Amino acid sequence: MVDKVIVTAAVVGAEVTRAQSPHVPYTPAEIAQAAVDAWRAGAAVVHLHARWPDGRPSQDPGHFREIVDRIRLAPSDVVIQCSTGGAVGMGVDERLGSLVDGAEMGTLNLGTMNFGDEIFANARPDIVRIAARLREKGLVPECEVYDAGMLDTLAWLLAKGHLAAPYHVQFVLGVPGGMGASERNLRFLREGLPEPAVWTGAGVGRAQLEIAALALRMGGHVRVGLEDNLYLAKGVLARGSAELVERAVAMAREVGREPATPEEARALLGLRAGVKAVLGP
Ligand code: KMH
Ligand code: ZN
Repeated sequence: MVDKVIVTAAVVGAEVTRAQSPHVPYTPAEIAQAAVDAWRAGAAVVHLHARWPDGRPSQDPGHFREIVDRIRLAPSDVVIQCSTGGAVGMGVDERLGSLVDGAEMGTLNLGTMNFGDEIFANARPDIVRIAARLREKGLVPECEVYDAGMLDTLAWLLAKGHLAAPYHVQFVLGVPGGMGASERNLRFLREGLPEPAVWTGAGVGRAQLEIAALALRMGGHVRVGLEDNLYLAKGVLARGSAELVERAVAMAREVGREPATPEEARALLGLRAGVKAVLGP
């Protein structure tokens, strides 16, 4: 059987701006279109943030509802993952606003860290609270790991019963303040995973390509998109996350792996099947 790779598209994030690239989507319609384009290019999962019309990060449920509805109306059966990380400085109540009906996964950030010149706060009681909300809503957590100690927090959450399978682990490498994007770091983190765990590698900035290539060779899954990286090549802006997905799909095929469909990704991630029912005939 061909080894399947889940390609996740992180289409907007909270940090990148139109001043950096005119291709960063802001409105719900633009974000949904970017997600659908990424799905058409081969992404099985979309990682969603939202923005206010002026580009400020938003965790407003109305924005997320509109994005999710537009994706489903496309119609698209892509797996929808909403960020509970939001942006630095947001409180937990605000961050939880993204978990609207139709979401299938939610992120769970596993620790406090420097995030550029700011602090991304994830106190342990807040992590437990977000994990509980994900469980109540029947959403599969994607555990965001930026540094080695966060794997110990993962083990603690599992031991205390705050987290249980199915869950997914995302290694985000190259955030200034987190672990650097290197092969040594990715291998070290993967060795520290509880078994069995489905994991994805994401590299920030120019490391996106290198981490994707490594993760593909190491049997992991990949995340690409404008949230983490605006460039297709040195000095060449990607015109959207779909271009970055296309490249990840081509890289996967070069090492003998095929992109998973959303339904295949649901099976790998332990998600309920059945979005087809939502989409109708
Ligand atoms: N914007 C970052 C501070 C997540 O989506 O859960 C957090 C982030 C992680 O993007
Ligand atoms: Zn994010």
